[in-house]
Amino acid sequence: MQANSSLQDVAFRALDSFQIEIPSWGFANTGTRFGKFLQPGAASTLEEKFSDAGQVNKLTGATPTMALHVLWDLPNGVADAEEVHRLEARYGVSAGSINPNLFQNQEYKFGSLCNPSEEIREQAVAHMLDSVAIAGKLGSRDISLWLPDGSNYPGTQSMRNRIVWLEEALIRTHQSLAPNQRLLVEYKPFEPAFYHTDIADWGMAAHLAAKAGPQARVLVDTGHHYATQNIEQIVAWLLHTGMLGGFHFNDRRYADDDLTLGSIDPYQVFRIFHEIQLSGPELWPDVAFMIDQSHNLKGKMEAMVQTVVAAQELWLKAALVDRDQLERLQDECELVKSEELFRGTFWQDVRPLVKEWRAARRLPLDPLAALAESGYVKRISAERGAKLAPVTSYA
Ligand code: PSV
Ligand code: MN
Repeated sequence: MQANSSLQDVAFRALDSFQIEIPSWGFANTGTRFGKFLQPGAASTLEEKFSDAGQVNKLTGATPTMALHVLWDLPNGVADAEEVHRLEARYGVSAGSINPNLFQNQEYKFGSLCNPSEEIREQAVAHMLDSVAIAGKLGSRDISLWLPDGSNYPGTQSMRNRIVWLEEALIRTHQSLAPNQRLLVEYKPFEPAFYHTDIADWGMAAHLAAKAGPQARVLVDTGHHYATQNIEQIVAWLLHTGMLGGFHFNDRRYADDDLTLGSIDPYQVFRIFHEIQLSGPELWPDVAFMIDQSHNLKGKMEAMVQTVVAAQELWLKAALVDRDQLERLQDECELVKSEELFRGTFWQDVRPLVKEWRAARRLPLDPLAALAESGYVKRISAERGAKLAPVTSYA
C-alpha cells in the first residue's frame, strides 16, 4: 500500500478502476475436440448471452462489456447491429471487442491470412475488414485477432512467405481502422497447428503490430504459453515498449479457454497485475482485460462469477503492494525482505475489503451466494433445457 492513503481509499480506488470483459462464448455450450457435455442453462441465442452477461455484471459490478465472436454472434455482419443495440439497452451490457473468425471455413484448411492461395487470403482479409466495419457500427474500440494459421509438418510451408502475407493483411486491416479503433494481435505457440503457428509468440505479435500501424497492439492470452514461461516479464516488456493491448485470461493448465482465472496459479495473475499497476492508472484504460473461458464442467454462470470475483481480489492485492518500499528493497538487493513484502501482500486476505466495497457500491456482498439465491440458473436451465432435444451421445 502507498503511504498517505487509507487502506480503504486504496481498495476502493482500485476496485472502482477495475473492469473485465466477459466473452459471449463463455455462456454457450462448448467442449473439447472429443465431445461436449451439454448444460441445460447454456445460452444458444445472442439474447441469452446478453442476459447472462447482464446478470454477471449486476452481481459483480465489473463486467459492463461482452466480447462478441463474429461468426458465432453476428452471422449477418453489420445487419445485426440493430439487434445488438436492443440487447445492450435491455440487459445493461455493451458490445465489447469484436473477434473475427478465421478458423471455421473449409477454405482455411491450409491457412487464412497466410494461405498460399491469393484468393483465400483475400477472403480472409475481407472478413477482417468486415469485422472492423462491424466494430465501427457497434462502437467497439478493439478488433481482436487470433490467427489459427500454421503447419503441422516441417518443410510443407514457407514460413517466410507467410510472414510477408501476414504483414500485408494486417497493414490493410489497419488502414481501415477508425482513429478510435485498435487492432489487437494475439499469439499462440500451438493449436490447431502444431509444428509452427504463424504468430507463435509475443515477439512475432509485437513485430506484426508495429508493422501494421500505430493503432495495433499485442494481446496476451495467459493460456497461450509453454510451461514455466514468465508471463509477467512479457507484460513488463510490452508495457515498456508501449505495445500491450490487453489480455485474455484463463489458465494455461488447460492450454487455453477452459479453466477459471487463478484456479491453478493465482500468484501468477497477481504478478501480472502488479506489473500493470507499476505503470500507473493513466495507462490502465489502454489495457483491455478480457476473459477467454468457456467452462465445460463447472456451471457456466457460477464459473464466470467466480472468475470475475477472483480477478477483483487479485487486482486489489496487487494494489496493496507497497511499491515505494519494494523499490527501496530491490535497490538494496534485500532479496528476502523484498520477496516477503511481495509474497506477504499476495497472502493477505482482501475479501473483507472487497466486501466493504461491494456494500458501498450497493452490490451483493457475496456474488456467488446471490447468484444461487436469485434462482437465475434454475430458471434458465428449466427454460432453455426444455428446448434441448434429448441426447444420448454428446460426441
Ligand atoms: C484461441 O485459442 C482463442 O484464445 C482465441 O482468442 C479465440 O478467439 C478464442 O480462443 C475462442 O476460440
Ligand atoms: Mn484467446
